[in-house]
Amino acid sequence: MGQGPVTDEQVQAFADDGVVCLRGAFGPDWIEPLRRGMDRALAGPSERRRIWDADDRGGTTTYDNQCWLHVPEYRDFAEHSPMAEIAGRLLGASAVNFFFDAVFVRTAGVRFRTPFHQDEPYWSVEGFDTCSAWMPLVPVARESALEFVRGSHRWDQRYRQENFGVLTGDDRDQVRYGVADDGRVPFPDIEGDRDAYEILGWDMEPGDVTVFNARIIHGGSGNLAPDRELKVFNTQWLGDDVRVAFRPEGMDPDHREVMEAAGLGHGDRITSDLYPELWRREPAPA
Ligand SMILES: O=C(O)CCC(=O)C(=O)O
Repeated sequence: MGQGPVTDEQVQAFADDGVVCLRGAFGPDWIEPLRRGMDRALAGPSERRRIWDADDRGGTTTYDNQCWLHVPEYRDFAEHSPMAEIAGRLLGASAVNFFFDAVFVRTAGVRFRTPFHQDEPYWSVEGFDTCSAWMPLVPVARESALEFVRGSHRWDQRYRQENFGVLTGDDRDQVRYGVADDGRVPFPDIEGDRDAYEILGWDMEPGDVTVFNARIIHGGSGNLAPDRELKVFNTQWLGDDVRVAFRPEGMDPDHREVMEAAGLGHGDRITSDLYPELWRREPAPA
């Protein structure tokens, strides 16, 4: 038996595969407010909102992040839902801090797929003990869900990052990632050679959550049937070994300015009102 909201088998699957899909982790009392929050947030987006893709039929893929700062339903989910404990248990952490939320919203029939990538090498933090929680607020079929290269969170190879700013074309988003001779190799063409990789993904219902290590290679979503939209709420969580990292090769999203304003410097343990600690393991009984 596991402890709290995850089983030992789920903890093991997360450690080995880098990803686990938890069925029915959240009831309508969490999903309904998130849907309301998302509707409001889409109507009044943050300055970070971007359209990643717009197709010739008027379909769009919208991305926004750190909206918990102005969307009370997102804040309530981060602060009070079982997600912080799920993250802490899966990570085997003594405590977890909230990093940020993100939304990925595709209108009906959008084919655009997010390119395969890793998350943590882009972030303004570094560590193995991280996870992202990908929660569709509508049903999603396997062929339209996020996909994962099994076990790739433990690969030793470090990859040169791709500039996701090309998706928006917006000047503010361009990051010219360093090409210093630091052992990084170009990112593999997973989509072009799918049979060479073990790719995991699940069809999902609202209330299910796919939790993944932020070093795992993942991508996809999209590829939607003409009558299906996709609305995903995502939260990111940080465990014990994570430290602030201002990466000279570039960051996306780049939190350096807000971290420094919050008194955080390179190498510091994450903590501040912007990245609150939201779960701590009970000490073992004496
Ligand atoms: O849902 C998507 O299209 C992308 C999701 C993703 O890359 C992430 O959650 O890190």
